[in-house]
Amino acid sequence: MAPAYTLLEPDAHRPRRFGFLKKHLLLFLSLAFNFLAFIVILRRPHDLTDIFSSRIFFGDSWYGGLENASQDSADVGDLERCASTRSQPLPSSPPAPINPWTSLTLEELSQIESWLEAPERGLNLTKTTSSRTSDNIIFLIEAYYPAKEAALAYLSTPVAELLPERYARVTIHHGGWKEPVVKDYLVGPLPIGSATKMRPLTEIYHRADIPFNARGLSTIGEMTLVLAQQMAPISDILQELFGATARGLPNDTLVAGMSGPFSFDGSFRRLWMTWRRNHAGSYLLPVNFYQYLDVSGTDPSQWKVLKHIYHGQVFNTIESFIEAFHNGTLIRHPEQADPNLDVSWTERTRRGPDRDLDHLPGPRSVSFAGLRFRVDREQQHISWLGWKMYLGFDRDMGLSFWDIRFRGERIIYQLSPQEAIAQYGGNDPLQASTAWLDRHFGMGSLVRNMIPYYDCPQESVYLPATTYTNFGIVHVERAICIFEQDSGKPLSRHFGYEEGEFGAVKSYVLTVRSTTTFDYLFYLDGTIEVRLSASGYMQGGYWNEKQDGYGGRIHYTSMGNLHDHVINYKVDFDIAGTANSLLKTTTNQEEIDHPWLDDDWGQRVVQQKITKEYITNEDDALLKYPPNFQGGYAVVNQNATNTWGVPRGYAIHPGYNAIHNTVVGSKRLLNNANWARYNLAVSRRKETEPASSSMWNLNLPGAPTVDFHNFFNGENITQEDLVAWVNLGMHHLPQAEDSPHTKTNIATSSFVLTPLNYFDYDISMELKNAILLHTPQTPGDPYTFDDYGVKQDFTCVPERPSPFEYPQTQVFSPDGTLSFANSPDIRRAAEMHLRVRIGT
Ligand SMILES: [Cu+2]
Repeated sequence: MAPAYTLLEPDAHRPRRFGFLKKHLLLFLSLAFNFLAFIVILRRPHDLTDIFSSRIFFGDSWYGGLENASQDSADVGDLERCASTRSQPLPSSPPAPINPWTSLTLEELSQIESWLEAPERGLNLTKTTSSRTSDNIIFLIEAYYPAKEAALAYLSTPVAELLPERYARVTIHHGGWKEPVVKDYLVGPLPIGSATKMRPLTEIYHRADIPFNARGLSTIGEMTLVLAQQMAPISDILQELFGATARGLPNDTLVAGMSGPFSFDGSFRRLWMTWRRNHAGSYLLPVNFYQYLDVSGTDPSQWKVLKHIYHGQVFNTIESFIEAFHNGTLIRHPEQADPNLDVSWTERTRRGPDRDLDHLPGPRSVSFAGLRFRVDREQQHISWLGWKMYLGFDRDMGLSFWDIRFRGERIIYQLSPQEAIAQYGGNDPLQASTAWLDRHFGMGSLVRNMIPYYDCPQESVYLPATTYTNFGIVHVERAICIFEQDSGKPLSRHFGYEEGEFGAVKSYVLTVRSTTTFDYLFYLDGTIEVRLSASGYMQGGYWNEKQDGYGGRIHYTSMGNLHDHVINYKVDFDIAGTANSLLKTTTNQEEIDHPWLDDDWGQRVVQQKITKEYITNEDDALLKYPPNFQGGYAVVNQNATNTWGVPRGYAIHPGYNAIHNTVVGSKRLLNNANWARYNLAVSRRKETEPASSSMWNLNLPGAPTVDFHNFFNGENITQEDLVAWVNLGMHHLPQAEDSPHTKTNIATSSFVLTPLNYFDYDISMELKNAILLHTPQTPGDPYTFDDYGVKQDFTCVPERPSPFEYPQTQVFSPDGTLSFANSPDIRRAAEMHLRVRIGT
């Protein structure tokens, strides 16, 4: 097949001494070879299609690279097809046949909902989608995780009789009660049967009631109708001020965004609204017009706008605003009504000059020998090169990990995100009063399908997630992606001349990802990295000189406001069992005289020294990383030592951006995110302390349903079952490059959990994807090597990747009726406070 390639060479490369006949002979031979090559190509129609489609699709300059490609395609004939990576990966072997932490299925959710709606429950429920605030509705149904003791018993003896009973947590908004209130219930055992009962779930909360004013968003439609009434009298004024308005019509050019918290202690429910231009990226297009909305209680006729603020001018009534507009006392900003105002800069559409070779697709990772991780899709279990873990998924925070084992031993019982705060500053009423706690909005229920090739690499295996929301049961087929990649550097290596000292171990990483940027990275030495990268539109503010110091200007009148992100994770370590201790390691400078030193240097030595101590009381375990990171913290088992007599443990290392929240004492974040004051904290594990936050904490900074500080009540934490509550985050000082979207490379934070004397040595030395090089005995001879039978140059013909497609998120009603997440009503419910269109 080589002649086919030869024919493609330019004439100039041919020998010039050939005569006319020879030239014609050559031409003949060329044609013959060409024909033969063509036959070969015809027998392999895929390659021909590849060549033509690539050339047409990528343009002529792609062809420059195709000459070599055609040579490769000639070689391909000798190669076998690779093992399929597009079909399901090999099945994993979970330690127990049933995952005790799986989400409720559509069928289970449907059964529970019917059971709750039955007249004998006496709940007088209304379907959420057609409800008013003054109705009783089911806000949430989801699996309630079993007690650890029961789960461990089942894992150690995985027989059906020991499978923990399955329960559901149900949240009901009792809007129809005389004293409206939110209540959490425990319903079970499941499946629904004669033994199924319902009781209030109160033991995990720190206040007796859950105020109705702190409830999750369920009937936003009612709020927008009220807003439409309140806005009607000023719609013409807004048109004149901004060249845009909100009349409750489909072509409205203004939409509202709302701030949180909505309450301090549950005694009221009030929101600041910022009006923005209704365009792609409305979040970056505020017009400097704010309103303060009171939506307390259950009677929408009592809801009203309390305050109107236009460019810092405050009006306590709509009448005074209208009057100021008409009598000329309102200081106007007529430039905002410019009909040529260009807001296209907030779009994601490509812009700017071309870059060299950017028209070519970038490199892509291919597992030529097949996927090396195993997945049980039904039981949501993954295994990979010594790692094994179950997955769970919930409405509040999404993906969680359970029973994480490495080389047969459980290291972590539960690893799950708990809460994500973002506290803002600014010289306007909205930014200065915003402190988000994202759990409120349901980070799990807001998960949408990954964009294949872009969110996750080509070979990713996707897992689904199902959550119950106020607008239906959301089924996301590609909620989680799993993929293995070569990290591009060795995990360990050394160059040397002695036999046995020169070689390298390759480094691969298994990533389990959700919400695009919640990453859990598993490494071959037993290390886990929890990494979060943020991207998307910022909560933009209106730029003027008075905002200087509160963020960064990103356009003529747009800015990003200063804020801190802090995200809390629960890490329930089980190091060689559940009895663990908290070890604090510190390195300090010491000055010591060494008697073996002489006068030339003197006897005094200045060096560093390690001190170790156990923190025995959980009140002393609210921790910040030491200055200059001199030392750190680890969870160890004092009664389980490695061969060298050192307690086995796992260290908690700061990764990127090891920060805690900057602001302490703000009323808007007074006691509802006390974990954010630290880098990490360690408490004794309790069933009554399953999470460091709750979905109502956002709206109860003064009296939260879960006050993290209550976990710390002087208990001894020596050889007890411990939970590490670990934070990551970033100080977000917005800059022009955050426009249109914050970038994942900068907005990244992580922490690392890594073996600390857990093993006797670096156990990645057991891997076969490694090489040992033998130094040649004769100068000039090549190195010989031992690659343990794993050929890194192994190749084969990979299967054609799946073409790009993006499915719609499915939303089911409990009776199984299917709709889609981009239906107008569902979109409105899903966008919630972020993009509020008034009217119906
Ligand atoms: Cu940010």
